[in-house]
Amino acid sequence: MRWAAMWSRDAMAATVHFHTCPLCEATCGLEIAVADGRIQRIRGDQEDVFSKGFICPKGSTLKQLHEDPDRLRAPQLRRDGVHVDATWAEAFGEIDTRLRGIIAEHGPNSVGVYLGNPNVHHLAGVFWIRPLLRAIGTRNIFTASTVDQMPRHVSSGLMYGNPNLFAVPDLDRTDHLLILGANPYVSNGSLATAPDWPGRLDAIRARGGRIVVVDPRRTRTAEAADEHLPIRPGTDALLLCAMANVIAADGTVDTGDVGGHLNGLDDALAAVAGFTPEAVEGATGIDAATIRRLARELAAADRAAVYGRVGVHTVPSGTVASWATDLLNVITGNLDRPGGAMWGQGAHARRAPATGGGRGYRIGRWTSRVSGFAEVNGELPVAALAEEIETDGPDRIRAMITIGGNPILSTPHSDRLDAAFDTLDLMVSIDPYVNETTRHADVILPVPSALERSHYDAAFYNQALRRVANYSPALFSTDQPSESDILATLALILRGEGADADPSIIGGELLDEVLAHAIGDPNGNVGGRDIDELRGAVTGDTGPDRLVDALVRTGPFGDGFGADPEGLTLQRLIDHPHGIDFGPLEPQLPGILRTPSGRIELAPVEIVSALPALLASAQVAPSNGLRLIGRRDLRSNNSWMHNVNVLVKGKERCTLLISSADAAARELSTGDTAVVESRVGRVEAPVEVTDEMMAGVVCLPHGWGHAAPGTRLSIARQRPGVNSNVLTDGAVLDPISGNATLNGIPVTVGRA
Ligand SMILES: Nc1nc2c(c(=O)[nH]1)N[C@H]1C(S)=C(S)[C@@H](COP(=O)(O)OP(=O)(O)OC[C@H]3O[C@@H](n4cnc5c(=O)[nH]c(N)nc54)[C@H](O)[C@@H]3O)O[C@H]1N2
Ligand SMILES: Nc1nc2c(c(=O)[nH]1)N[C@H]1C(S)=C(S)[C@@H](COP(=O)(O)OP(=O)(O)OC[C@H]3O[C@@H](n4cnc5c(=O)[nH]c(N)nc54)[C@H](O)[C@@H]3O)O[C@H]1N2
Ligand code: SF4
Ligand SMILES: [Mo]
Repeated sequence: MRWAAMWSRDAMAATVHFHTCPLCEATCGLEIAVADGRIQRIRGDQEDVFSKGFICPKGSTLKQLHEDPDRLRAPQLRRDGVHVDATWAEAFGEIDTRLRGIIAEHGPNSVGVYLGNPNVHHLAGVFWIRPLLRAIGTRNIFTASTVDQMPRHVSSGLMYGNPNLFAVPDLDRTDHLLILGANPYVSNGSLATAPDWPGRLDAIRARGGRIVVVDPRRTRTAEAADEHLPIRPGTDALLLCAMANVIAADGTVDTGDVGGHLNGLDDALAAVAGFTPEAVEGATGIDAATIRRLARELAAADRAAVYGRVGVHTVPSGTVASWATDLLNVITGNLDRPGGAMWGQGAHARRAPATGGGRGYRIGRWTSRVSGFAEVNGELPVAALAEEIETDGPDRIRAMITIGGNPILSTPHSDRLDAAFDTLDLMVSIDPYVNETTRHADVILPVPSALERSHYDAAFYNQALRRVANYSPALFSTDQPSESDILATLALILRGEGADADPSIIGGELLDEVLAHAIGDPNGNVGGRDIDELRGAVTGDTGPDRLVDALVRTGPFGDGFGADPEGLTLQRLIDHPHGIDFGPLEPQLPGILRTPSGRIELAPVEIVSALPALLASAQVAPSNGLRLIGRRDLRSNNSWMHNVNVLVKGKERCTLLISSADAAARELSTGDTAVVESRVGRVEAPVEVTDEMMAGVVCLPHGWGHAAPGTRLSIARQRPGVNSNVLTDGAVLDPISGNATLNGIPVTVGRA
């Protein structure tokens, strides 16, 4: 426990703790005052090296989440359709018998796993799930990545040989930023970790830079930009290819320092040759002259970056759009250069420079059973989960494990998945709530709150705008098992070692893996050392903490277990409660590449071969029908924070935004109830007429729809909203990455 300055008046006798917010990707520092074991106040940590006091309305609600009476403290067993408290021994015993029974009879693929978004926001999720998956041995792994960023993994995998290399826009040093399909004023940024995106964007403009936002809706980010260009949903890949085409046609391609590390530049430019501005203006709704101007402004800018997110990834051309984003950064000389798009560097991520290339990246190593969808990153498209449960035959999914996910609200065609979950022989959920998904579970294993665990943002520091490291100890202790111990116990059960096996066995194995890898790297700071010696020197009270110590000590700034006494250790992080800033990003080419050639593959066949069909799609006249897109709200976090009263009170937020022209044509006014129908579903939602929306596009947020029976969400249930994923169509995927289509859904809208 850390003792710091006391706050006067209201927080008398309070101890002040510093904790990194784990809720979204921004990693803001929080200052949390605790007195008599209760949280008095949470505010932004002014001294945090990265966030400098910035906080959003969700940050302070870690208190409400921690105290929420609906948050489960005891395991739940479903008896006669009702969840009842059980002991941990009963819950694990039930899993041991039933899950192992199903695997014994039907094989490991009869178990499906769904992993949700919160897993990337804490250490147990990042490191302890892999041993569990290995112990199950199933290929039926599904995650929220295929309703999110899978296109970016695939384009990075194919171009750089590593699916986790996301170049981030260097906001603090750029002069020109083109944002497509992202609303960081509200989302606080994604695949580009930076607390206070709004402040950083404002700073670009304050220093004379320019921001252009491409989005069918005039969002807060668009409003704060120099220019907003509405675009027809799902057509950004066309726009981006056309911009590359213009730069090539103008002869202004300038790859800068990246030029020496490229394969396939000519092929990539040839592949976009047909994408003239005239060829795509009809489909995108952005006229040819504007496309030319956008491309020329980008090429002419001193330091520029193109950045796309959810709106361009969750569409059928998501992988092409992600590739074209990077292609533009390359041909304007902005990849891997300050002020352009650069790769992050976590203090825990040892990166051995590749010598002579890596193993490369492959997709489709196996396929899904029913529709033959390709494997990507070791998983299958979640849009195909329902059919894998419904369709009889060997390897049908009979049991599901969901971990930190709410696929009933977050994945397409969710009514179908809801019905499929009802037919399972067994469902186990690791989750703090009985919600729309876990209500189906036979066993729910609750996890401690975010303040009852330590935190180090292992996933997001690798894609952060600065090289920062920050460790937060747990604020509170708890009698509940930690999430890492729950995951470890499940793994040990499935390995046949029983529910009573010591969960620290798994932590020990993970630690040895980290140490062995580091020792095996001759250029690393512990190359060739003795594993017993290093293991004996690792510090930390818990498995996750010991892992952090090993990772940061063998990382780029680490002490190498004594090799550099000034270097980073867990203890040094503990001694710096506001974090440590190792400076801005630095160029990392070519050592960061893992392609077999050791070069950037600018024209991967999987992507280039998709371009003719994409171009042909631009020639089909756009339909007059309405298209549905989604949105986020500052006070939401996907589906799971609507049980916090301060975040949901006030005006109804789950509304259908519609332009005045489209509303008038349907005789709809604000406050009316509209019926929205798609190929797969139908919902009713209150109408909000607004000229934020471009004509032809309507907008409904996801993550709502809390009226299902059998949940335990007393606040959320009072303002349920409707589930927009009842409307999204699981049959339309990005053919390259298997990502779901969540934006640009054809719908009809009428009066209820
Ligand atoms: N407050 C809040 N913050 C969050 C979350 C949250 O739920 N609430 N969720 C977190 C998560 S999991 C993620 S992945 C990130 C996502 O972060 P962002 O990607 O910034 O999130 P969105 O706000 O969904 O922005 C997507 C934008 O794409 C636009 N759009 C839709 N279709 C298209 C299209 O075809 N083309 C273009 N150009 N634009 C389109 C939408 O209008 C919307 O403005 O946010 C994270 N942060
Ligand atoms: N239509 C539409 N659908 C979308 C999107 C969209 O823009 N439009 N966005 C998509 C995106 S980007 C994402 S990331 C997905 C999110 O999809 P999911 O990850 O499936 O959904 P969440 O709402 O994040 O649900 C998180 C679950 O984790 C639980 N949880 C919270 N904290 C913890 C924890 O510490 N440990 C454990 N074990 N559980 C915890 C919560 O109770 C909840 O059940 O939704 C996707 N769905
Ligand atoms: S922006 Fe994200 S990390 Fe920062 S306080 Fe809000 S939820 Fe937490
Ligand atoms: Mo996400």
